[in-house]
Amino acid sequence: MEYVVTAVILLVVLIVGAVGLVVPKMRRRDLPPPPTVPTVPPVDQEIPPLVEKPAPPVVVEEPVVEAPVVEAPVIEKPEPSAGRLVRLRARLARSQTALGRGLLSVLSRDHLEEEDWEEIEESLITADVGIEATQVIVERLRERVRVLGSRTVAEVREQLVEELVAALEPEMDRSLKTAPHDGRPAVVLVVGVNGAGKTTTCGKIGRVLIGDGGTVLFGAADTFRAAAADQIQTWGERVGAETVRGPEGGDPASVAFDAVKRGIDSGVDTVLIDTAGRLQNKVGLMDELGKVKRVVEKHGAVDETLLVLDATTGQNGLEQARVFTEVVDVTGVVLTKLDGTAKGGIVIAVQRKLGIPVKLVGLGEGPDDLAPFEPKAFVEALIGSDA
Ligand SMILES: Nc1nc2c(ncn2[C@@H]2O[C@H](COP(=O)(O)OP(=O)(O)OP(=O)(O)O)[C@@H](O)[C@H]2O)c(=O)[nH]1
Ligand SMILES: [Mg+2]
Repeated sequence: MEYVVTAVILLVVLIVGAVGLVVPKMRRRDLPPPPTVPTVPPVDQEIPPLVEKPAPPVVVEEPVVEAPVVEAPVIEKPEPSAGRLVRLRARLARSQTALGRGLLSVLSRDHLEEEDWEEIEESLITADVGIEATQVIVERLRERVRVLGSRTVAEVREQLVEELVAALEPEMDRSLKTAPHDGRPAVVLVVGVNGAGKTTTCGKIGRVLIGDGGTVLFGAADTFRAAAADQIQTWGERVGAETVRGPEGGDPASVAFDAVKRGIDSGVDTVLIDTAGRLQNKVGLMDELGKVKRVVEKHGAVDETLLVLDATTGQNGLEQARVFTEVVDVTGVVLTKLDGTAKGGIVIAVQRKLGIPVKLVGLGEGPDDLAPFEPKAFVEALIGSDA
């Protein structure tokens, strides 16, 4: 019996042992095979070198960048103003053709009859000399011819020149008050109706002053359009002059005030203030102009108030001019666009009507087409000499 029990126990132990060995093996067999680790890398994959070699020095070729040519702003040196009217006399060709040739052909007749004198009168009136001035000139010339018995064309021509010069009141002071004084710059205010040539004239005067050795500063007191300030600033940049400007639509009086202040601080010789064009019958705008002048004068009196008149507007311009003289105390007239008109005689009419000297004449759109007005040279150019 004992043997039987022992045998059974042994048998059980054996069976349990056998099962213990077989089952884990079976379990292992059920498991999916372990993933195979590739030993050969895919073709496109680079095999990293085991020892990193230092990379050969890369020679980076510097791109050839051409140094930008920084052009220094070209500051122009305008020519001095002396003798300009004589140099520009050909610009009066249209006036000369209308007035000079007509007059000289009449004067060359043997006997000057009543209708010849009427023809002379007509020529002068057509050239915009004005009726009043024409009558005075012709009367005096007739008298001289009668008394002196002048007969050669050259003689009568000379007398006509003298009478025209006399009508231009050569004794008037035409000097521009642009020199600094009392430790501050001279102040020039430029006024007139729309499109008369104010900004251009301002720029041209600046060039004249710089050409004559002075220094200037521009005040862009035309704040209506930003383009107006740009326009005067461009003139300034060409000659290396500073421009003081304000915001578009800002108060022109305050820009003018600031410009003079800046001019005093920087020690320039002359401050030139460009103003907006305005019609003489717009009361608000004329009041504004008066204010510009008053505000500027907190720094001291304005030295020149120049009225710019377009010569091609003829006698109509005279009424405009009169209103301006009432609002601001105009000290001088600049007659522009004399190159584009046959009516150069307007100079005489302007002075007679306003009693203010024509100080400068504009004879073209070029930067240096502005000349100091000289009565004798002007009349000589107007009449011409091909007698
Ligand atoms: N032929 C000729 N053209 C001139 C002369 N002066 C000015 N101009 C021209 O006239 C035009 C008007 O000139 P501006 O200087 O802009 O006139 P402005 O009075 O400032 O005009 P606003 O500011 O708009 O009132 C421009 O085309 C100038 O070149 C001149 O003497 N001769
Ligand atoms: Mg202007």
